[in-house]
Amino acid sequence: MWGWGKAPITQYEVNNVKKYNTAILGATGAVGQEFLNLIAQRHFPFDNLKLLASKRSAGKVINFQGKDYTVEEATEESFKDVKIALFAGGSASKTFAPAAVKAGAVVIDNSSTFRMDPEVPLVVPEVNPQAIARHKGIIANPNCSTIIMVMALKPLYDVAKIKRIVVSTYQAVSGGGKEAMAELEEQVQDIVAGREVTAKILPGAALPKHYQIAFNLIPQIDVFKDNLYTKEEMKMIDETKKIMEDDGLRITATTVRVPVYRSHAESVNVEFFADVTEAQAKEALAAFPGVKVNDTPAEMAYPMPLFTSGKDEVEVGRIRRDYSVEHGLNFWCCGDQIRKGAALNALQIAEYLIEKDML
Ligand code: 3JM
Repeated sequence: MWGWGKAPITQYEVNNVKKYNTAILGATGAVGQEFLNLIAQRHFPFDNLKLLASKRSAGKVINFQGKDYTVEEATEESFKDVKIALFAGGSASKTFAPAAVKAGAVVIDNSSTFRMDPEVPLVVPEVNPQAIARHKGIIANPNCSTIIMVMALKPLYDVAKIKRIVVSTYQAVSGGGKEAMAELEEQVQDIVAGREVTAKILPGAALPKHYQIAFNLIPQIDVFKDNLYTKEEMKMIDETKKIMEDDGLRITATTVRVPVYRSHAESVNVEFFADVTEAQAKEALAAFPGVKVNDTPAEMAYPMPLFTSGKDEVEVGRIRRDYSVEHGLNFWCCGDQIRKGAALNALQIAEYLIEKDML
């Protein structure tokens, strides 16, 4: 099984002298900044590095590994000579992905724009690397909550086919960007100081109403669809089926914003077609790259967002039978949604393309 999850990558320095012109679109945001952290940490073999953003952020200077980079405004001409284009997300993808592909780049896109396009592979490298080879210039990175869940589902699915999934998420504010993190901090400070609280960002900056997130939970992530699910919930449902290559998989989801800075948590109930014991589940999860089992109830050991923040692994714990159905299992998982849920997963896709000489 291919996967980088268990160890940091350093072999490029040793056996891969080839370097690739790389661009980051959305370089100044939370995901963009994490791209830079990971590029440094994993010794990603970039040659020229282009930092692109909207007009608003153009001109900002970012020091990276001792060198100053001026953030450029993204235009359709920005991708000349770029081989790897890492798109941090947002509406810019729709405009610039086709331009980047036309210029000869492979786009790894973190937005939802192309995820459900049958022509575009939707990839978690540990789960469905086989899909990468089908790309026609764009490879989509799944939604953060989807990535964290399928990392835990795939090893279980390989023990016994999954019939149905019920998932509830506990999603950190950083999923809503830097502004949402600042809003939580400000609200906590205001409350502690006895000042009036203002809410301007969550559950979504563009929405007509805003609610306090400090000391609260908001059961709305993104907008509502006609079926009364939120877009985030439908992303989890649709994307999971595509990644697992199982249209018959039954999934229902409830996605909730919680006053946590970073790392999403998910309560997942799984019904299988055949029996899966707790021991089998633990063994399969522990052997899966990028997953760490943290499940020792006697020692009160289980995953918590505070301790998975900044980490690469998705942690899984609270593994136990669901005695209410014939072949059921419950688990709880946590993962850093800006790392594995976004920038790390995208960079792993780029590393796969490099490793397999597919660029
Ligand atoms: C996570 O363009 C936008 O409004 C961004 C919306 C967004 C997305 C998305 O749909 O691409 C915000 C936060 C995601 C995501 O990863 O699905």
